[in-house]
Parts: sequence; C-alpha cells; structure tokens
Amino acid sequence: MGYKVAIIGATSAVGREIIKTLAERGFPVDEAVALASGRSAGQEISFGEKTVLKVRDLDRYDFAGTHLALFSPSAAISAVHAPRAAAAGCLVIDNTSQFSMEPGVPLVVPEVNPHAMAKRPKKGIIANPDGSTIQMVMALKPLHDIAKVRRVVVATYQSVSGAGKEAMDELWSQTRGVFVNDPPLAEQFTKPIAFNVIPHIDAFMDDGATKEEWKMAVETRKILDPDIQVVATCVRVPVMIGHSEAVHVEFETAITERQAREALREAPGITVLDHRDDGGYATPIEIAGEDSVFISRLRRDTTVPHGLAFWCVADNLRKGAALNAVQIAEEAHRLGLLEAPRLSIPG
Ligand code: 11C
Repeated sequence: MGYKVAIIGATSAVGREIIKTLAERGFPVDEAVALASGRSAGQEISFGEKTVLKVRDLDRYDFAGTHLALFSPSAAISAVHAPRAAAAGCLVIDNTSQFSMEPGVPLVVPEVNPHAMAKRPKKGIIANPDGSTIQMVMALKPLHDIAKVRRVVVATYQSVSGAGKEAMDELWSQTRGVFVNDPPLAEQFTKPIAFNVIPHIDAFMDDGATKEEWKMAVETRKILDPDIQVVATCVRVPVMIGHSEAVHVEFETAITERQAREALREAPGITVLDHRDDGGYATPIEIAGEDSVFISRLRRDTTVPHGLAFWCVADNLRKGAALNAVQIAEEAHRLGLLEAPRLSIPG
C-alpha cells in the first residue's frame, strides 16, 4: 500500500529535491500533491518519469486524508500550516527551524538518533535539523561512540543554495555582472556574495552569535548528547551547492586517528576521502548530487589532550535537507507511524 504525500514549498530548491528524492528512492507514494503559495499555483513539476504534478494553493488545501506532509517553505509558513496538517491526522516532517527545539518534537538524523522517533510524536511533527548540523553530527556520532565528545569548534563554508533559489540567482548574476562591470546590488545577502565571503547567516542573537551558529550548538545537543559544547562560526561562501566545515573536536578520553578513520569508514552515510596528496580531499563542486557526507583531512589536534580535526563536506540540498527528510519518512513507514489518516467529513 502506498501513501498520499503532500510536499509543501514544492517550488523551492529543497522542495524540488524532495520530490526528486521520493521518486528516485521509490518511496511508496500512491498520490503526490505539490503545494505552494497561491502565486506558484498552476506551475508543473515532474514526479518521476511519468507523472507531472500541478502545484496547488497551500491555503486552500485540506490535509484530511493525507498520510504524510513534507514541509520546506519558510519557517513562518510552517508555523501556520504544519500544525494544521498535523491536526488533520497527517504526519509532518518539517525542514524549517520552526519546531526543531520544541519539546515533544523529535529532531532526527536517522543514522544518528532513530530512537527519537520510535513512537508517533503526540504533536504529529518531526523536525529535520539544519543542514550544517546534520553533516556534523553524522561525522561526530561514530567518534562519540568511541570516546565521548566534550567540545567542538567549527567554522562553516556554506553554499548559497542554503539560502534558496533567489540567492543562487544572485550569486550567478553578480558573478556575471562583475565581468561586464555592472554587478547588481546585493538583495539576498547583506554584502556582495560574488568573489566574497560573508560571516553572517540568519539573524543576530543577543550574545553576538547568529541564529545559524546557535542552532548548530543546540541541535547537536538535542540530537547527540546534551553535554557537548559547540562553538560555531557560520560563513556564506560563493559556492552554489555543498556546505563545507572545518571541525575541531576535543574528546573526554583517548582516541587515535586510526580508530577514528576506521569508525568513520564503517559508519553508514559517510565516505572517507582522504589522501595526503594534491587533490586528495572532497570539495563541494565534486560532491554536489551525492548522498554521502564526505570526510577529508582527518588529523590529530595536539593542542588539547585528546583532539582530532577534519574537513566535512555534504550536499546541503540532499543529506542536508531533502534526503534526510525522505529518510525520516522511510523510517516512519518502516515503524508503521504513517497510520491511516482521518478522512474529512463532507459538508
Ligand atoms: C543555510 N543551513 O544554509 C541554512 C538553511 O531554516 O533550517 C537552513 C534553513 C532552516 O542557510
């Protein structure tokens, strides 16, 4: 038996990737419904090779009878419509940050904390973490199982696709504009992104950190271990797809570089690409479209008693967003959490 599945924010970069991933992985879909704002209604999106979905207006959609809803609009849209979908009996997987830190809302990376979704959550919502967190906890988990992680210092190099389709267009048009000596003004970012790097992602918080940096700390604690300390500096770079991270980890007890390398090699969803040679490391341009989280430049950090440093790259639209959301859906299917939805009563 297949499910009726709604994709919300269907025309966004992540929404399109979710639709592609559902089809590629053969998720049991009987009926797919693409939803977005009224402005996008009527657009057409392919689902697999044979089906074309006509985008429908989210405001007018009744979720009764829909088993699963994969949300990737803005957080403000999720805030309104995700609880409405859940109240209609639909299991929601939300890719925005709207509910991620709410008690009672599991925040899940299936390779790391599948136990968090053992039961159908009372609120009917499961949150998909921020992409920067997902790839980091994927790498930390097998190491944490050997020697507890105490503290992480991370700097990110995040691609513009994390900020959406308009941000990708802005990088493209600014880059082209520089060559004709007429670059368009920055609209999606606070400064020009072409030929630049911007140490600012999401809003500033009272302590001077940005919300993206705060999320990396609190989400890591919620997913992996409440005792782990994380300090992050999140930076937007002129890359289209693929987030990179320089990660420095301090452990409670000894862990050798060799143990770490073996554990990472065996961990599901991780590819170790690490030759101490020219080009023997992963970069975003070559891993875009891949499902794995890539680990390179693994080495000891001798400035602390038990330390390791590594480079971590992943496709932020795949494992950082769409793939992780679809893997949560697959786990929900496996666990029987996609129960028969309540049907709407006519009239
Ligand atoms: C970025 N990681 O690259 C962010 C996108 O609300 O969880 C995360 C969007 C969200 O900008």
